[in-house]
Amino acid sequence: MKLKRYSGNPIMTPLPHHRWESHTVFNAAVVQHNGVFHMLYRAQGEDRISRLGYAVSRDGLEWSRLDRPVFAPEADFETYGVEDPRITEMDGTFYMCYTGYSAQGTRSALACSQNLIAWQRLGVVLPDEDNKDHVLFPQRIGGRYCMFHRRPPDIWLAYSDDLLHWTDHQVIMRPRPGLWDSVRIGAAGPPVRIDAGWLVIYHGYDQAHVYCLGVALLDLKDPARVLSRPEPPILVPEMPWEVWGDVPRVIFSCANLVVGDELWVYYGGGDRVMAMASAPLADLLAFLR
Ligand code: BMA
Repeated sequence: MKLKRYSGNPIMTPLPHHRWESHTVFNAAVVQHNGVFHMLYRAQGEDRISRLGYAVSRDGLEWSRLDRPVFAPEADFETYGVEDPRITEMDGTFYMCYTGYSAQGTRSALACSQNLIAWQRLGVVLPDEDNKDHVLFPQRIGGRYCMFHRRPPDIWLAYSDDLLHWTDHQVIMRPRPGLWDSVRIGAAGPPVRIDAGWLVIYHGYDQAHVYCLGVALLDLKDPARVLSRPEPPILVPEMPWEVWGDVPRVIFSCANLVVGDELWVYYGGGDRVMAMASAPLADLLAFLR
């Protein structure tokens, strides 16, 4: 089972005449709301500082962008950039998990918005540690908020009553020796609730530093229970813009959403362009079984 690349890839490339996004556009969050697709994408210009741009689309494939970033470094923990947004909608609010990068290191931070354009910072949610790849589940579990995060090299799970203070930290998936995900792993977009469990897309890399995507299925009531994690990856760098980018041989995703009866996975290719690949949910489920 492999994801099928959209034939029009890449769906977004840097814009030379926009200074803030002239170098890279990658690792985007995508949500569907009121029948429209919204994207927040990571962009770098000449200064190599990551900012987040906004784009909108009717079909999720052709995008119209705003001229200016909607989210740029302001806080002391993000002076080098705001990176890798992952958006989860809950109770009518959009929550964005993002990485704040500065001389302090990488911090897992949270912001919220009602309209996806004006964002309010809620701050660092895992203070005093190098962390990233955090993403909120779209529903409370056992009455509490639930989030993945990444303490290298593993994917962790944590719970919270208020989204700001996180407890009950536990490792749920580790790298697997000898496989494509043998060195480090991290969650992609928000987990997707299906009847069989939580469908999770994640990235991993090996000694050769090749970033690929894999899939797993977690228990609905206790997502620390991994029900299935097939050995093969579901997307491997192959296209020229995945193999030769700003960083070579990278497929990195922050968004996976159900569109009709398919899962659409948005991903950055080579840390330089945005692309999309998809699979019928039924095929993913058969693969997980
Ligand atoms: C990770 C993150 C991602 C990036 C990936 C591959 O550590 O910084 O933003 O896509 O490396 O370079």
